[in-house]
Amino acid sequence: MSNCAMNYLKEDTIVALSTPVGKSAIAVIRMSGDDAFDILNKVFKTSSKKNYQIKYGYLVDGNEKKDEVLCSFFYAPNTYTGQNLVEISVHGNPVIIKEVLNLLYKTGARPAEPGEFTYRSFLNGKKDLAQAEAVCNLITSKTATSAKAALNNVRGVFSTKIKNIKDSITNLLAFMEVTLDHPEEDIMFLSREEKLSRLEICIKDVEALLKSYKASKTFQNGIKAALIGKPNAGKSSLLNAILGKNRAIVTEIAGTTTDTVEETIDCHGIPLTIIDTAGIRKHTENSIELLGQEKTREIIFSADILVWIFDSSFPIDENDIQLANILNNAKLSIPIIGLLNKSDLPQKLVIDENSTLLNLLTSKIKISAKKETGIFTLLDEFAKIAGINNMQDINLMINSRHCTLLNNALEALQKTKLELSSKNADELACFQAKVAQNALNEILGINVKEDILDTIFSTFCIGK
Ligand SMILES: Nc1nc2c(ncn2[C@@H]2O[C@H](COP(=O)(O)OP(=O)(O)OP(=O)(O)O)[C@@H](O)[C@H]2O)c(=O)[nH]1
Ligand SMILES: [Mg+2]
Repeated sequence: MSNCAMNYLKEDTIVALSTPVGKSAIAVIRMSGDDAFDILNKVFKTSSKKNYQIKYGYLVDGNEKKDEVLCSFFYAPNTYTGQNLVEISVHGNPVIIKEVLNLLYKTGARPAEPGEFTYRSFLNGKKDLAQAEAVCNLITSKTATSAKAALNNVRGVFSTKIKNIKDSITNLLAFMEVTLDHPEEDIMFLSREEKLSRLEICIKDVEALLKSYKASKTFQNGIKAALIGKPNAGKSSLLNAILGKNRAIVTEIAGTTTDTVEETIDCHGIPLTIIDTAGIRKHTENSIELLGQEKTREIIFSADILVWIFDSSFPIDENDIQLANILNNAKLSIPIIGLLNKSDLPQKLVIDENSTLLNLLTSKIKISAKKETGIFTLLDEFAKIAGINNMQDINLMINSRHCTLLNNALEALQKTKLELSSKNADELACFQAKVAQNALNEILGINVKEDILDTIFSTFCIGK
C-alpha cells in the first residue's frame, strides 16, 4: 500500500471508517470528494423529501438492505476537507462496516490513505500545516492539559503567533530593502537602531516559543518513572497508594512482584507512567524472581526517573548495597529519587553522609506507602524534575519539527542582527531575514517539500 503524499490525488472520492474498529453503538464512515453525494445517493434510500442536512434511511446493494443509517451531508467548501463530505452513522459491527465500505468502493469511492482527510483539509487551505499536525496530538493527548494545548494549536493560536513574527520580519525587510535601493536618501527610513530593536522583538518571540518546547514534549509524550528497591521495601504498596487502588499484589513475603506492573496517571497534567518492578536482592533460588530481576535491570535503562525505595525501619543491608553497585555501574544520567518508606515505624535507617549510596540520590523524601503520607511531595518532585512548575500551564504544542525550524529562524535572525549592527552589510542582513522567513513559512506548510508532508501525514491513522 502506498501512503506517499505525492500519490494522493486531490480530486477523487475517498472513504474510511473514522471510529475505532470493534463493536459499538454507532460507527462513523466518512466520505469526501466531488462525487461523494452522487456515490452515496446511488446506494442510499430515504423517504425524506426535505433538504435536511441529516437524513435517515437505508444503505442498499440493489434490493438488499445493508444497514439502517443516518447520513450527514456537508456541502463544500465549508467542510472539514473543503470538499463535499458525508458522514454515515452505521451500526458499530465490524461485519456491517466491512459490507458498507465494500459497497462504497464498488460504487466509486476509494479507500482513504492515512491522514488523507486532514491532508485534503491542508491542501484546500482549511488548515495550515501546524494546525493539521495538531489534529493528531489532539487525538493522542493523554491528559486534559495536553489536549487543551493541542486544541489551541488546532484553533490556530500557535500559527497566529508564527504569522505575527513573520509579518514583523516582512515589514522590517521592506525597510531594509528600501535602504538597499535608495542608500543616498534618508527620509522614510527606519534608523538602524529602530530596525535592531524591532529585530530584537522578533528574536524574543521566537525564543519564547522555543522555551515551550521541552514542556510540550513532556506533556505530549509523558515521563516514565520506575520504582526500584530491594524486596519488601514497599514498591507495590507505593504504586497502589499513588493509584488509589489495589493494582499490584502486596504481601510481607519478599519477592512478591516478579513481573513489571505499569500504570499511567495524570501528574500535574503530565502523563506519568509508573512501573513497579521485581525487588533486587543478592540471593534467591526462585527462577521466576530471577527473571523478574533481569527485567528490572533492563527497565533501569529505559526510565526517565528512578524512584529508589528504602525500608527505613531497618538499617542498610547487603541488598541495598547490591542495588547501589548496579546503579553505580550503570552510570546513569537520570535523576534518582530516594524514598525513605515506612516512616510510620521506628526509624533504623542511617545513610552515611559520605557513602556512594547517598551520592547516587538526587533527592530524599520520607513517606509511608501504608499510611499514604508523602505521596503529594513525591508527585511534586516528579513535576519539578520534568521542568514543570506547580501551577504552570501549557498553552501550545510545539513538536520537534517546529523546534528545528524555530531554531533555524532564531539563528538567521541573530545573523541578521549581526549584519545590521556592522555597518553597510545590509544585503547579507536581508538574505538572513529571508532565511528566517522561510523557516517560519515551513512551520505553516508554505513551500514545504512533498516528502515532508508525506512523513507527517503518514503517521496519522486511516480515517483522520
Ligand atoms: N508499616 C509499613 N509497612 C509497609 C509500608 N509500605 C509497605 N509496607 C509493608 O511491607 C511489605 C512489603 O510491601 P510490598 O509493597 O509488597 O513491597 P515490594 O517492595 O513490592 O516487595 P517485592 O514485590 O517483594 O519486591 C507489606 O507487608 C506491606 O504492607 C509502610 O509505609 N509502612
Ligand atoms: Mg512488589
